[in-house]
Amino acid sequence: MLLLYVLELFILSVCLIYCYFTKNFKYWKSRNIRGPLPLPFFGNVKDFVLRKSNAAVLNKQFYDKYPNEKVVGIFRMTSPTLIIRDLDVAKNVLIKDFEYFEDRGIEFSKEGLGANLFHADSEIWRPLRIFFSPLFTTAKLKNMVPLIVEKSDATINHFKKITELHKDQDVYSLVQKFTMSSILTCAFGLDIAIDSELLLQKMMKLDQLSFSRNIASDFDLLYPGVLKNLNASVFPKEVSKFFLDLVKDTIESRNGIPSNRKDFIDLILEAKNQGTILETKKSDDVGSTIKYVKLTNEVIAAQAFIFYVAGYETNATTMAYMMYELAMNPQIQEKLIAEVDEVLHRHNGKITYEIVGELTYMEKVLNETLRKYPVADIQRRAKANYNIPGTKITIEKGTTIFVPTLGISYDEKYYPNPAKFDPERFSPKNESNRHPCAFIPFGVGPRYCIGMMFARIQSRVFLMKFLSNFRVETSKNTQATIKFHPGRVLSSPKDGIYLNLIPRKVTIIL
Ligand code: HEM
Ligand SMILES: *[C@@H]1O[C@H](CO)[C@@H](O)[C@H](O)[C@H]1NC(C)=O
Ligand SMILES: *[C@@H]1O[C@H](CO)[C@@H](O)[C@H](O)[C@H]1NC(C)=O
Ligand SMILES: *[C@@H]1O[C@H](CO)[C@@H](O)[C@H](O)[C@H]1NC(C)=O
Ligand SMILES: CC(=O)N[C@H]1CO[C@H](CO)[C@@H](O)[C@@H]1O
Repeated sequence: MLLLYVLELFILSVCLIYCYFTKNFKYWKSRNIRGPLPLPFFGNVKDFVLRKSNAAVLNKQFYDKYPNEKVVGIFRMTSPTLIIRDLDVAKNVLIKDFEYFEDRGIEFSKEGLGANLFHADSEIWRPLRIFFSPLFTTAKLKNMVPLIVEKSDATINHFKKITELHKDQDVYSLVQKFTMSSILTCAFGLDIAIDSELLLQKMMKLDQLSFSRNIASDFDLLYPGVLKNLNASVFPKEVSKFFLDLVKDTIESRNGIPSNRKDFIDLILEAKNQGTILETKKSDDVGSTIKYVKLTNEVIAAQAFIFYVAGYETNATTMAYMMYELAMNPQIQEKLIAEVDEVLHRHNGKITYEIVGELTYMEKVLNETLRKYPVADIQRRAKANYNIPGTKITIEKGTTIFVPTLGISYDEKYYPNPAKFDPERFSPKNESNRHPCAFIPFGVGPRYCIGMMFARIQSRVFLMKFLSNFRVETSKNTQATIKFHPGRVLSSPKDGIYLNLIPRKVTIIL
């Protein structure tokens, strides 16, 4: 009797759990939006949840499966999510009707490091963005070029030392060291020797903690809003403390007044001393409220954190992928080396902001690299119900949307023979024939990557130095194809990128 009772209870609870995890699954069908069939619990993202696939790779599969749809409806576990396939719709959402989609929609406690520019939602995001944009103007970046040159030189010397022993190196981890030390110098005035293993290891550990995927964010896909309601952060205490201490120490060591380094901390100190308070204006359309953000050490630490993480990992990824493609396409490498030599020769080897702009072929090569290896898909969340112009589709308030840059990048419609690495896709003529949203590796619209110019300059300075000293060749460890790491938020290479670094015979002495 008791046994029967327990059995019934068991069956009942299985049913309840099943119902709970499938209760939403009519969502897209009832709205006439096509999409793949979801599984209980996992929705359509089983491989993502089980750490078998990177999010952008999955989104690309959904993108490819529905070539005739403007949008595709999927379920990330229980959360309905819309993938935007049509570039005109993407343009509306990201640019024209941006005010409906200001939020990124990554929900967790926005206290502490959560109050950073990348993760912040509109009420905090807007004042932060307005405040931090002037840090990235041309004039400010010009001042940083010598700092970047210095770090590039140190890195190249380090490369020379280690390649004497082994030519075959994981360029991904090498380049990571450069971008890390470069962003630390430019952001905090921290001068870290490129071979100082201790600190670098600490920084890399921080990165593992903060940009590897974790259970907490999965939980939020199952129970949307749970992290926010529990006031739970996705960043470990260790990480918050590290950045808060770093900011405090740096400010104290400058006695609270700007030094002459002209790095980010200086710019922030200038503003802080003027007593800046950040403020959001009221907008009736989407119902924002007035919100003040005080420029406290915590708020500064949150931005320092995001500049650090966004600044080094993305860059390392792009530069390492570019080296890989150069090794696979020797004729492109030779053409690029010729351009670098010519430009450096014409300026007696002195690298400035202006000469970086003369590297027109390198720009094409970098863009083609970003096409083949975009760092992440673009994410937004609807703040209010939104009717997609020219369709009967309404995106409901709270729905997360993705613009799948990886899917778009490999669409034959925009890029014939997409697997081929061909910088000529970015010739002026080809560029002008393409839809403006067909190439958005830095996002687009008011929420595009704030570090874009910094990134483009940093990578070009470094690659100029690198290619005037080395060329890259494939080695026996070089992978025939690159797999994205399934456990990372960004599209980092799964097993590193192994290449032989060959010192060039004629190096320009700089
Ligand atoms: C190759 C290098 C880089 C790539 C490909 C890249 C890519 C991106 C992308 C795709 C976004 C999302 C844009 C959107 O939602 O529309 C983004 C946002 C952002 N990036 Fe970058 N990024 C790079 C380098 C940097 C650097 C060097 C920094 C900092 C100094 C940085 C800081 C940020 C910040 C703060 C945001 C959030 C902006 C906001 O929400 O207002 N990024 N980046
Ligand atoms: C959330 O937690 C932080 C500390 O982690 C605390 O300072 C803050 O007051 C909490 N906020 C709420 C609304 O409980
Ligand atoms: C445009 O790109 C294609 C490759 O997609 C390339 O073959 C062609 O040469 C490019 N056209 C121009 C005008 O550069
Ligand atoms: C490369 O991409 C950037 C945007 O990411 C764009 O502004 C630039 O015009 C592109 N350059 C070329 C040569 O296509
Ligand atoms: C040098 C370094 O930290 N490399 C890391 C890059 O990211 C991959 C993937 O998480 C790690 O395995 C590497 O250790």
